[in-house]
Amino acid sequence: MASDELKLLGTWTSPFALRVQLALSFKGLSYENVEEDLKNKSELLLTNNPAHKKVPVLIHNGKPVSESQIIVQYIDEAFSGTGPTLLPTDPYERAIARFWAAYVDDKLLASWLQSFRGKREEEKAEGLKQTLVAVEHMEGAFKDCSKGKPFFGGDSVGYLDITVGCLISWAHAGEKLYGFKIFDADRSPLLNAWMERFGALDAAKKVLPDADKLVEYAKMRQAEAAASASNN
Ligand SMILES: N[C@@H](CCC(=O)N[C@@H](CS)C(=O)NCC(=O)O)C(=O)O
Repeated sequence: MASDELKLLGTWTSPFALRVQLALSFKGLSYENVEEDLKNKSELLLTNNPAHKKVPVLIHNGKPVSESQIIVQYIDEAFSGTGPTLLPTDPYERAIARFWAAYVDDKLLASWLQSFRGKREEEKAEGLKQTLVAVEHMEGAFKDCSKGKPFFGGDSVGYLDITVGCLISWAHAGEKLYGFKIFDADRSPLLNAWMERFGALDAAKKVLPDADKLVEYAKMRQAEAAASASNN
């Protein structure tokens, strides 16, 4: 609706903020993108997400919604007449999509982060092991949800495509930084092909950050962390 005002508080490096940008992009909704400095959080962020103080926050006509997966579901419901429907309409399929979306953040993302952020080598190795288990499950989820079609959502992009799609730029950056390809063609051929397909869509290309810029950003953060460790 023309009268709707949408403001997104995020950072360009946040996969969670990107998840919301992807949903807005696929829905064809205009919004104001507000780049937050997480080292110096704005009053707008602190007052609109006092519980977590995290991005993303979507402010719709002055009312805030937080947590990326909840925001994407909200966008789909609040703008049901605009653009494609993201969540499956069948209640069972909707429950399954929500199940795998929670799995992406709780297991896949958590273990993948541990595989390179772990404090000790054993922690990293365990993270990698759990990542591979999670990828195997997600490969199966893709097979079941897509039913042989190009996307998790079937013929078109749906909720799970957006939930996993926000990891694509970091997947490319992670490969450049650590040599580990999360959706490898041998281990997960379906996800590997899906990643290329999803990343090539105009609505995705419009918002996915450049992997080389993420690599530069990650190196800068690593240098900052090393400097602060040597000062302590
Ligand atoms: N579960 C949250 C995670 C959001 C999150 O971790 N955001 C990070 C940026 S990637 C953040 O705002 N961190 C600031 C902080 O932890 O203080 C979601 O899905 O939105």
